[in-house]
Amino acid sequence: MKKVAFFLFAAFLSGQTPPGRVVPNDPFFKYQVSFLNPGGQIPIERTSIKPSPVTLDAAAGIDPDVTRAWTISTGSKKIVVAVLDDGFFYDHEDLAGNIWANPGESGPDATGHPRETNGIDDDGNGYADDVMGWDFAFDDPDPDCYIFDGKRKDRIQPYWHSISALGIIGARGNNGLGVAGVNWDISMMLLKIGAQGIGNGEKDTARPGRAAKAIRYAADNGARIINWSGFVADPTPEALEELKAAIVYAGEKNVLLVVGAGNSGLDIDRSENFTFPACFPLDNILTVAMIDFRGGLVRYQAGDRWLGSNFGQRNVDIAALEENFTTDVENGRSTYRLGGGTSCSGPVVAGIAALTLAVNPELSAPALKKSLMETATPLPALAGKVACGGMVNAYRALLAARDVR
Ligand SMILES: [Ca+2]
Ligand SMILES: [Ca+2]
Ligand SMILES: [Ca+2]
Repeated sequence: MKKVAFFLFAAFLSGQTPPGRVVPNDPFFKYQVSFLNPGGQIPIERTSIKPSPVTLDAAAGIDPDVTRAWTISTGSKKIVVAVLDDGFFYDHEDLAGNIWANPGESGPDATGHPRETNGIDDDGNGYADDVMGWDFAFDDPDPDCYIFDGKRKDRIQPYWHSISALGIIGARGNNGLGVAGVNWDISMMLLKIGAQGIGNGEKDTARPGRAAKAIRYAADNGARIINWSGFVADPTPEALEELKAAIVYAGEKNVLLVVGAGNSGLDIDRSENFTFPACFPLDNILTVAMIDFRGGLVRYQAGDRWLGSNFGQRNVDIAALEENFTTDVENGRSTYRLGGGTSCSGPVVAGIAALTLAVNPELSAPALKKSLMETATPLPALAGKVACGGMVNAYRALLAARDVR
């Protein structure tokens, strides 16, 4: 008893856990300024594998108030988030525990063989041995990280893009290892849509079709949120219709699609800048811009061009912090790194959408979207740039979700 009291007193004196907040024990949480931003000039490392100091210029309170949200919920394995990306390092040490396990393809079958590998479609959903999700590029049950690399038709390379999204949405939290996801517990369904056999300069015309199939799979197999930190390039009108129909279908099953707005610094309300799926006018798509630690829309000069967050009062809904210290992989080893782009701000919102459903799974997809926008923290820099004029706020979203019950 004395020991416990001493520990609590020491923790209080050290100032590590402000009252009314939950701070997890993950060793790199101290670099997760995108979850808890104390403000000022904040020294962190860019990567866990070598000294790589960087100083973040931050204004206090520019964060999604996740540590207060965690006083209400830290997530639930019952909530399934599908992640659409090119391929996945699903055995990362801090992710493996939060990967979806299809219940219909798990455990021994009638003859004692594992359903995971018996080659039989045990749950009759049209896919044999789909335990974690599916590889829509190679049409097999293993959504691994390997894709044709786009330079040489015969070369297969590991691809890293998805790993930051997985860590932001659902790295195991408070497990004394790595980082914490927005959801300490969650089930992440892995839907691989990476390119297959596309040569340099050729268009991946089958990509929208793969994405459409993956979205229908997510909707049919229990996902409530889909994170897609990507887009389809140069689609035909027919391919766009197929993709849109899949998203409408997902909406009928109450699935919310969260997409990054893109990193080209463009006003995507202008028809010449339209990007999809972000610009489909559907009430189950939530499009996310990116902001810096001072609350401004990300904008930077690259050569003679200005790049940064795409924006648009009609087609972009909400914003979240870009730079997130999260999971990574280096030479096959589980590592951690500061990631960026709307590929990171989108998953912050997807993670918070999932956390909100953990508190109230009855919310419909349009109601969830509306609530996340209504509970956002208004920021002057976002007025006229994103529909709700603010950055996502997990604590307020969870309070609202709890109150409507
Ligand atoms: Ca199956
Ligand atoms: Ca099986
Ligand atoms: Ca962790």
